[in-house]
Amino acid sequence: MRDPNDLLEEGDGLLLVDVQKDFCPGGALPIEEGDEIVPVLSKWIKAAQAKRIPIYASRDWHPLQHMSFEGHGGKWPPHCIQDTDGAAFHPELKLPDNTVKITKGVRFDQDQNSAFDQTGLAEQLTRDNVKRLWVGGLALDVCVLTTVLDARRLGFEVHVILEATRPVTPEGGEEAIQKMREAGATIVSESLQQMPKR
Ligand code: VGL
Ligand code: ZN
Repeated sequence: MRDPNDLLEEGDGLLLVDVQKDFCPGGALPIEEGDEIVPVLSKWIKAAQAKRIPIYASRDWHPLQHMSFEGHGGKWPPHCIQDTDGAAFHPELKLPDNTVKITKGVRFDQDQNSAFDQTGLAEQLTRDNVKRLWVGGLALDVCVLTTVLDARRLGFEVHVILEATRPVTPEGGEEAIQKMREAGATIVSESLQQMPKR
């Protein structure tokens, strides 16, 4: 298996997208096997810490009756409501104290799927001298996808850790991988190093 210790380099950042209880089995918007990414990410967190690679963790953080919720103009069941248990990061995800947290989805009038959407994250990454991102989290076909596309548009190199993400639907996941590749992101599998191009 590929070892994150051999892959992480100076100028890298580790970006964990929405690893929250509501997106895991038992949560309000459960993604199949969503919790299985946690041990994978924990390994990456450890390696990043050891190599002084900065860690960023975004969270979906919606007001009550958010416009993305069913019955309020959106398509999602209510999820990640501010200060509820379901909005918490997965308890097994051991985030170091110096993790940079990114809060999104707080606007009343629009959704913010991407961790870059009106958060100032790009500016922060530049300040931190980050040029290449290693990305994992939930969901592959929603927030990971939009985050990766924004990162590419903003000029960051992106490696998506395949084992560290799961889609809402399998078809959505396939499509997301296609779109991310087209945008110049690299899909990395810990077992294969790089996914074979189909
Ligand atoms: C997400 C659906 C709704 C995500 C957020 O984090 O992927 N998905 N809100
Ligand atoms: Zn949401």
